[in-house]
Amino acid sequence: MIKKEMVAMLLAGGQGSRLGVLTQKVAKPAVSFGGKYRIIDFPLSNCVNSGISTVGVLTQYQPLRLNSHIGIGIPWDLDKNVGGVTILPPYENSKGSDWYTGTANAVFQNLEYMESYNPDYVLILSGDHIYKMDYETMLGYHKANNADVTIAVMPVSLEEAGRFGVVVTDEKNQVIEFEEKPPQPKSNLVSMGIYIFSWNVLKETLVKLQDEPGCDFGKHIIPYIHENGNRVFAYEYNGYWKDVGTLQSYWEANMELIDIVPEFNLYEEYWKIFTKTDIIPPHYIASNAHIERSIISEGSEIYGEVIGSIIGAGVLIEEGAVIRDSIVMRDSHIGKNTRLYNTIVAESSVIGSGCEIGIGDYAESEYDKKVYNSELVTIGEVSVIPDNIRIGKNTAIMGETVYEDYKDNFLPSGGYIVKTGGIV
Ligand code: ADQ
Ligand code: ADP
Repeated sequence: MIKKEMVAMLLAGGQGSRLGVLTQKVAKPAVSFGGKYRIIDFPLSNCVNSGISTVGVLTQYQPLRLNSHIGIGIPWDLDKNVGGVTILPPYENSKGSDWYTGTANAVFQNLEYMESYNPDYVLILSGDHIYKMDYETMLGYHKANNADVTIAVMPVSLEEAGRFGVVVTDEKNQVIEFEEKPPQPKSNLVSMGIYIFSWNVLKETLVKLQDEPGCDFGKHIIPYIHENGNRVFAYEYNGYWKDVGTLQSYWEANMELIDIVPEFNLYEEYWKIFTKTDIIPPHYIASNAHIERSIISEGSEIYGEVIGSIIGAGVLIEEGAVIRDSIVMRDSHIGKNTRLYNTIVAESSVIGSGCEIGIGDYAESEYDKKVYNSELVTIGEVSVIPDNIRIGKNTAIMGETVYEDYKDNFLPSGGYIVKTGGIV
């Protein structure tokens, strides 16, 4: 058996319901980000850049796209004979089969996977954060403190702190108090949901709490370990970190990529972000096109105007179209003279000509008002919007339900819609 000093367990099975129609058909870690990436590329690239070559990806909710994106891990150099990336969906064992009921329960159900590498440490990661972190440095810190658990933490505003696990530390950064999402936070130092455990402590605790319903790291494991006198340390991180859990934060994190001096830089040589890319041609900018402050991914064809926006791979933007402060994900088409403001268009959608989207309040969302209160319009993937449609702010669209009968139409690009949701 080959020993691995540290194995990473990447939690990628949560529903991410606050992203609304963006996660109706795909798991949050598989949602497109920054034009050519998917959210999970960030923690996966961090693993590779930190020298971690054994990563278990725990999937559950809508795993299809995640599976096909990760494949056998080639883009991250994680296709290994021993270790590499392994997708870990819930499975049946002699005691029957269970869905993962919580984050720690998911890891508990994969004890054997971890054990097979005889690790000294286990790194627990979330699949839905945008950041760059060297986990190797964090491990050095864990060892130097002789810690049982090290939690990566960062300061946020006190108003925001209640959305996270809140940590109070002493002068040596030892955690003296931990509260998961407290109504009255006692500090502004919060857990990033990134933990290094010494393996024996993790294993013992997971086994002990195995009957805890919905066993969760923040709610159960960390408080239990802390209350039982273990050494829990906080590792303070001060770089860029974004939990892209809500539509607003997802949109902001994308927009931050195109700031003049981006806080989060995709172009750094020494910390590359790897992703699976298809073999497609370069992007093409036509003579009447106008582009400012935008990311344009490969295979796109731009005939219109794109300002302050993120354009995914294989997107077609027709003449006279204006895309402002928006995100258009891969393989979508935007028709002639259509205006798109503050809008997120998910993958493989077709927006007709002469549409006005995200301007004014023309429509009321039939969806959860709490989720769609961000002044954005969100168009779910494979939606088809007919010509001359006007859609106002705070609206969500899911193609199949809204425009069921729109079919047998030629697209300006020569494409042909055979049925809602499918383009040939
Ligand atoms: P939350 O933000 O509530 O709190 P959580 O819902 O526990 O995070 O999800 C963490 C990760 O696990 C996500 O990537 C999610 O997709 C995945 N996940 C959730 N349920 C899963 C399941 N059943 N199977 C597999 N994967 C699953 C946590 C901590 C806080 C901390 C924040 C930081 O509890 O203390 O402050 O993360 O964002
Ligand atoms: P998830 O992590 O799956 O996105 P949570 O468990 O964090 O969902 O939140 C559960 C529900 O709480 C969501 O479905 C959403 O309706 C609501 N919610 C939580 N925070 C917000 C928010 N900032 N804006 C809108 N809705 C929210």
